[in-house]
Amino acid sequence: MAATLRPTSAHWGSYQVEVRDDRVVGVRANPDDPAAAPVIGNTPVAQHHRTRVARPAVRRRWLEHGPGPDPRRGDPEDAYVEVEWSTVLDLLARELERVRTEHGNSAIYGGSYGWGSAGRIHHAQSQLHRFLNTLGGYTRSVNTYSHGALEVLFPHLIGTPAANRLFSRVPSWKRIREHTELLVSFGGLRVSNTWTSSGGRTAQTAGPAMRAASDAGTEFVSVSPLRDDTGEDLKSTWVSLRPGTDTAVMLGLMHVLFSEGLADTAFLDRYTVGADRLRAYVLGGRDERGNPGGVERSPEWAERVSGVPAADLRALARRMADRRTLINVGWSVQRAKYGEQPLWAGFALACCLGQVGLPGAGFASGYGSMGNYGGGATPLGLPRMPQGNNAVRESIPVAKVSDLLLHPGESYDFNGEHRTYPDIRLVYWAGGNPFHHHQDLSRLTRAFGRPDTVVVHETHWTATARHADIVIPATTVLERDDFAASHGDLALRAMPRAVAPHGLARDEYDTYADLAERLGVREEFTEGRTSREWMRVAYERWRALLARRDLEVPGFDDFWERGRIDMPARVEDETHLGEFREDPEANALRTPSGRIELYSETIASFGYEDCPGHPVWLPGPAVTGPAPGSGRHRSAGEGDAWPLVLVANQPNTRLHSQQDMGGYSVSRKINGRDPLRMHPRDAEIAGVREGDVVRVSSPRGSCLAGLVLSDALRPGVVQLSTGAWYDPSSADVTCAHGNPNALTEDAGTSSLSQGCTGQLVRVRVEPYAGALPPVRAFEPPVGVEPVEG
Ligand SMILES: Nc1nc2c(c(=O)[nH]1)N[C@H]1C(S)=C(S)[C@@H](COP(=O)(O)OP(=O)(O)OC[C@H]3O[C@@H](n4cnc5c(=O)[nH]c(N)nc54)[C@H](O)[C@@H]3O)O[C@H]1N2
Ligand SMILES: Nc1nc2c(c(=O)[nH]1)N[C@H]1C(S)=C(S)[C@@H](COP(=O)(O)OP(=O)(O)OC[C@H]3O[C@@H](n4cnc5c(=O)[nH]c(N)nc54)[C@H](O)[C@@H]3O)O[C@H]1N2
Ligand SMILES: [Mo]
Repeated sequence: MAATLRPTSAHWGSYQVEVRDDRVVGVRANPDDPAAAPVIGNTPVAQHHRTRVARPAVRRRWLEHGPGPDPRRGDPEDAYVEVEWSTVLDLLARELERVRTEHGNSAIYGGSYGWGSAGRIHHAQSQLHRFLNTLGGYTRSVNTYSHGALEVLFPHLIGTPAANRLFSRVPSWKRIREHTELLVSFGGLRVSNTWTSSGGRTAQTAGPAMRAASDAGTEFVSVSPLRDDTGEDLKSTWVSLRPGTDTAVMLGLMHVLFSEGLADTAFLDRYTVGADRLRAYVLGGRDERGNPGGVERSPEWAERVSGVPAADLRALARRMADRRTLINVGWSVQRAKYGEQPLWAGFALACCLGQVGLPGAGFASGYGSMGNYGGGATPLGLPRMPQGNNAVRESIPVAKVSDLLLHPGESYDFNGEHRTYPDIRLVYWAGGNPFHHHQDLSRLTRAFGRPDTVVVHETHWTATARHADIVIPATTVLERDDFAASHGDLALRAMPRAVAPHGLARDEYDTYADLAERLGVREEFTEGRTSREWMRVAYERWRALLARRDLEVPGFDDFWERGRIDMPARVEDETHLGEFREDPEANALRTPSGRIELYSETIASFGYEDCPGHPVWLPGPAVTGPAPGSGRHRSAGEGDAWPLVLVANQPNTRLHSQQDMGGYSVSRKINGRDPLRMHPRDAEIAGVREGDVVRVSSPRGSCLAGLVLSDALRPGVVQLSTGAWYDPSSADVTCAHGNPNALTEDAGTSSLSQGCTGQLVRVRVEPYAGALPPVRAFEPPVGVEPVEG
């Protein structure tokens, strides 16, 4: 029988699945998406894999002993008992009720960070939040792993809404092609990262748009420890630097501008405050506290710190001052200790050039990080599932999850506040994989041992599901009706169900509706509607909003039948801070000064040593080695216990940990482990060879990885992308499969933002002696009967 083609959408794009006998047997790119991502090739195996959660399951020890802290949560030998839907719903409803009445709703941690799947209605996190809100709320998380420092810092520098517009109203690739002569990107421009847009994208436009800009004459400078962070087909120059030293490079560039009279003082005077203090710091008149007698941040100084030749920095600064220049700071650069500094310094550098607010110039953060960044904006929004209101005020910055669970009642600093962690009794996670995404996974396992109960909704038996007491099987996007689009997308697309649910998997909406029934709030949760009816309502509400702006889209049935409608009201001609530049009095920024704050009195008043009042050079552990107290650290004469800096960037074989068992992802593994890239020179020193399984260790833990040699890396730097399913089944290493978060340190960027710092960690790479432990990440846990296909 011939396969039928069904349309689908994922965060990694829109494509078609080939279905035969109710099975996904292949994928096909859409004809109008010539640059479709190869990661779509993961879907057929992942959809029917034996790690799919096929039935509700309860951890045996929880079932036998009842709720309570249990250090054995996550033990690879722990057994699960598969149960009926009615049994699990009764158990879960009773436990939610117990926690709520005994400890209050703030004892439920429902932050549930994670990407889940595309689809505007069945978005896992929105569904969970709506459900918990109808129950009286939950402790939530704020901000992201992606750009936690950016989200807290920029409201201080340019106020809101200008800070929000940094994500949407930046020069489009089209504007860059037309106006930008030089694009300097700290953190490169990885085309493989642009395969991803939150909510999916009709076609992959970023890669082709970069190439078009390059062909039209835009020059690219890629500042990065990896040469191949920028596509070979771009006219680009690689500036190789030591990881974690971008701020030093930026200060060195500013030094050239200030000392050679190239800084635009008219711009600085009119539009910014604090340029004088920054200038004194850069030229060495003042230290980071504003006291006389600092270090001169000259290009020679920057060379000593970053490894970038001073002459190159001088030449680059002059070129930037001489032409229409756009500065991009990739999100990776701020996902490290003191991640606020390269953002602030990069923005200050753009201000010194005086081009902020001009078409195709100024500052941005996100090109090469996400596919829809620079791909247009949809200011009128998209159809959405309403989440209701959270009656609980408690929240944490998202990457503080281990601290939250380990240290109830303890205090911490965040953005000028002194906060206290609430006492969490129940953790509820749907649509995320903290045992992929969080740092120092051994510590996270200890943290997950603390609450009374952990609930996870999952499509697959991830490491997070294996730390849960109650595991609820969720349908995948291929098993339910939905529609998809991301911010700035080209079209809204129907994604009709392609195959029947795997095993007993159900749509989460229906699970919550049944739980709500048991808790007496079914009507509040559903408002009398099925999920299919919510699709129509969300769409029609959006349609009505558009109609008020005289924009017409077809009715829901018509849309569903067509399968796709062009996105109304897309804009691609934005200039960030353009209005402010035109009239800084009438369009004053919502900052204390009304201007750009190169020095922030507010931030200075917090008194944080790790984030003072203007951008400064602070060397993080990637530069200095791990701090004392975090295992062995460097001391004179001892040699370096952790001589290499590991870059834990985004994988180019999948999205995070999703579909890691898929065909494309597995095809890149070496002896079943994720690939670690290393410069041949470093491999020789370490005594390891291409194709070896090697042991990577840090003060926090160890993992195995398969060795790939490449001269695209700066010597001294190794790269192991995130997303290999965490596999703690070997007694010999923390992770047998190659998850870099077995190695990373669980520390915030600074007291200001407390953002994720997972990008960089100092490590050692050695040959692995002894018998190789098997990879067991893709086996379902003890007691679970896999259902194939
Ligand atoms: N060391 C290091 N760590 C990092 C980073 C780094 O640079 N370095 N980057 C960080 C960043 S930026 C991010 S965004 C995070 C990403 O971390 P996550 O977003 O947590 O990673 P995903 O693998 O996308 O997890 C999504 C989970 O949702 C499940 N899922 C999919 N669809 C559904 C559904 O419909 N319902 C339910 N219930 N589940 C579903 C998938 O099976 C998967 O397990 O990782 C962070 N971690
Ligand atoms: N295929 C694919 N695409 C994705 C994702 C995925 O999992 N898979 N995840 C998506 C998500 S959620 C996010 S938030 C974005 C993240 O987007 P980014 O944060 O931009 O992506 P990364 O791949 O983590 O890092 C990009 C590059 O930064 C460089 N880099 C690392 N440290 C430094 C440094 O100190 N200085 C400089 N100059 N460069 C450095 C590294 O060489 C790395 O390859 O990607 C998105 N895109
Ligand atoms: Mo992210």
